[in-house]
Amino acid sequence: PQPVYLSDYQPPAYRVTHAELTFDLDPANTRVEARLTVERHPDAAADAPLYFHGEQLALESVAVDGETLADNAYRHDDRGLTIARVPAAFTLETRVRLAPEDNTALEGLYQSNGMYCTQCEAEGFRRITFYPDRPDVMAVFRVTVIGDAEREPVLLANGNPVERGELEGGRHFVTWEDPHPKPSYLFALVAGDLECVEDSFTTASGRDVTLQIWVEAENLGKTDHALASLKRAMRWDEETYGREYDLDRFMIVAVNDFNMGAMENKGLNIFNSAAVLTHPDTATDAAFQQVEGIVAHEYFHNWSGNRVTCRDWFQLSLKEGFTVFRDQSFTADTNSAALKRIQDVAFFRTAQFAEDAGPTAHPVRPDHYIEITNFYTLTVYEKGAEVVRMLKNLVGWEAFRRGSDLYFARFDGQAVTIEDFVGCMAEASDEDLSQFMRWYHQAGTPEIDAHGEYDYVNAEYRLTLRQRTPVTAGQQAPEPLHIPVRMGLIGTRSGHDLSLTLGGEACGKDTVLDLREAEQTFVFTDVAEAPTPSLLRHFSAPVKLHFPYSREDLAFLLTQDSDGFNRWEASQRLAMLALDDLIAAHRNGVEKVMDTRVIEAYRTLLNAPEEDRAVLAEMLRLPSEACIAEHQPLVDVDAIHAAREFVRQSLGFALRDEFMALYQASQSAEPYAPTPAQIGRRSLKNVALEYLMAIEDEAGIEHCRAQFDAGHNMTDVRQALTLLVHSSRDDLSAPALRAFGEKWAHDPLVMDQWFSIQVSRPQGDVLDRVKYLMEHPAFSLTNPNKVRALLGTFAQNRINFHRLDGAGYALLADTVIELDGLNPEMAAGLLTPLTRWRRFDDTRQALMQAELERINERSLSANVYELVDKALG
Ligand code: B3K
Ligand code: ZN
Repeated sequence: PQPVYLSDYQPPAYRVTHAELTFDLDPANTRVEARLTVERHPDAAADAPLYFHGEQLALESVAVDGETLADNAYRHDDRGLTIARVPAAFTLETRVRLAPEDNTALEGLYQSNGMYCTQCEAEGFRRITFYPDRPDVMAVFRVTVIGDAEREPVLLANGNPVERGELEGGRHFVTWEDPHPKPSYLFALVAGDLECVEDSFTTASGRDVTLQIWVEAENLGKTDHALASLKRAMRWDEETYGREYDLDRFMIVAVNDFNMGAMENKGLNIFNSAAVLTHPDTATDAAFQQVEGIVAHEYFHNWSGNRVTCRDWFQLSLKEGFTVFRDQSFTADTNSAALKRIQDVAFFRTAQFAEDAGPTAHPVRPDHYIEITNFYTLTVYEKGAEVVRMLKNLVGWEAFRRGSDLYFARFDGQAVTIEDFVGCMAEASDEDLSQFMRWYHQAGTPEIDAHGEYDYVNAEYRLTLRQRTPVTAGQQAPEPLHIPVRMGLIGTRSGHDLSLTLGGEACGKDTVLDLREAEQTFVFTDVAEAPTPSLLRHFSAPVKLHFPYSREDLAFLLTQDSDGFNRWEASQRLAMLALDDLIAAHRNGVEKVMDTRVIEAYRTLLNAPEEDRAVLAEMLRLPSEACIAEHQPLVDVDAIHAAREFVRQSLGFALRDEFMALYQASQSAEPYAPTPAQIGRRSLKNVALEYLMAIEDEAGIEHCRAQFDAGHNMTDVRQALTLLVHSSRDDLSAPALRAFGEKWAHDPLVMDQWFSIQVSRPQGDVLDRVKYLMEHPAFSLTNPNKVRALLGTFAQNRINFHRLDGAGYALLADTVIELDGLNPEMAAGLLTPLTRWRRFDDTRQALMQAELERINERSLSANVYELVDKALG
């Protein structure tokens, strides 16, 4: 497979302005007729051949302006259709056949549980009909769907229904029109036996919009939260960005087989059922929060993505980075802002940092790819969102909002680039953002080495920041970035934020330093007492910041920092210092001793608790093994696990009574609601229970059992089940697992949780269990949620996946090979942990590399080929 380069971009020689499609649905033999109004680009040569994409299509006929072409008048290969000579403007008609029932890749038109649905982003539309399947071709669509009146009573497509009727042989049809020109990747069609929950929303300008969530009948009781989230998101986008919805109806459909979370098709969002269905009995708080975030994200795309879209797929972060930033802001505004930031940053620093440090590292805007599906990454999405967040902080919200208004007004209905977006921000703010643009071009996580000196005599504090960006594959020498470092100075004696004076100017008690050079020193004057700096508040830039904090400094910041995010940060740094020592002790075979300063810091926290209980819970939570690994030069899987367990147990023993008191004080009989207050309380209670179970405290075990048996809500049940199953005691684990499995055998989303709880346990029998569960009737290799729940979770189970006999790697590789023939996108996703092989010890490196080579010997999809090639390269 050949790479595509950003620098090769050419506008299309022919574009489509109107698309009229007819689908006559059949599982094995769907007929698709397309009637396309085509125009030659004014700059294209009169003899430019026409080339439209098309893959896996059985072509039956081609006609130009009503004249059927002879076989030798066009060329059809496995990538597309070429017609040597066409008029400057004409109508192209094609007829093709497809077999949705055989489509296990879940791209294009496929079947899930018997219903028809589509996934076209990025390049799935070419598996539906011949078309210039690129985002810079925007057309008005009119779509007729014909189906069986009994099997497919519901026939949906984008826009508004304009006609419907009965046909012979028990068939019926509905015709839909979408007045907004759109790229093909936003096309959608759904047909099946679905029911809907309906509501309405009145927009700011007073238009009524019909809202519908379509599900299979048994899921009708699980849509309330998604619907309420949708309405909140619609209101928020009006109030915050001045963006109003632009069609008479907005539909969401839940499907079981879906490669990712959801898809923002115009007016007809298609969702993974896991990203839309919730019920207190079946979904955890985390799932409720995720549903709210994803519903909002897809809705926000209606403007950031659909009305203004991407010129080409290199610009993917234009819509994704901006939309993730928008959904994060929405969640922060509607829930606990500090909690949201903590959760996002904890995830980002674990997962995106790992990507940025590995063989698949790429800039927020990549400059080449082999398979675009591989670039729906944490870098494009989450780092892209961090870059937009920095932009907002740099120019300030008012200018950012003016820039956003300008962007939507100037580029409405167009397909544009990241430069267009940043250009609007520069124009609206009058800032020079040219250095800032490097964030889009340079891969790798920048590191800042910071050190400070207090000068008593002159009452000065000198803070020196030195930045470096590591060289990643295929990158030139990185240049210094423009890095906003938000910070404050806290008086070490007084415990108060000090007023800051920089270059003679007063700048409040919290300021942003603009680091632009490789090294810069900031001199604060009139610093009355020795300060402890609070740096990178709110994670003001996606960097690693090193500062030689002592444990005393961190224990101080843990309670004294006025910035809630950095109080949490202090807890993580403190835990990390203790963990580092214990990891070293484990490696050197030295007895492990728990640092009492850390215990005392936790005791202080537990006795003078944070007001935001959810934030306190996050402060009490230790960094995950994956997060710890990101801090190690070479990952020692066993030492990390042992050290973390040791800290958990030491804290459990030392603070047993405090945790017990906290657990008991956090009990409540309130009916379940996914409110921030309740979520915080449950989170704190369940952290306390985790520490009690870490030491297998008898009273703790009784609480855990009781919490499981009470079955009050899935958040509490799942945590109790996890702790029972992850305990060393089979008499706790086996009965709970059995009871849960029997109770929920009918509910696929709950069974996903049942799978992942079992294969994330630390015991050594996990590999066999994965193999056994792969044969379980509820498991299926063609369902992405199941694959993620079982194999994806297993690959995150660090001590078991990284077994020294290599059996974990071999199982993953076998599964990748099998899955590649069914669903390349999923296969590539599953492969990712193996690509990080260089981070481990020699033995594991050799084992992982051997599995990558074994995969590489196969004939592979472009998806898997590209990843393996980079990993081995
Ligand atoms: N835009 C889709 C992702 C499509 C992924 C295609 N492999 C969902 C989202 O980001 O909103
Ligand atoms: Zn998105």
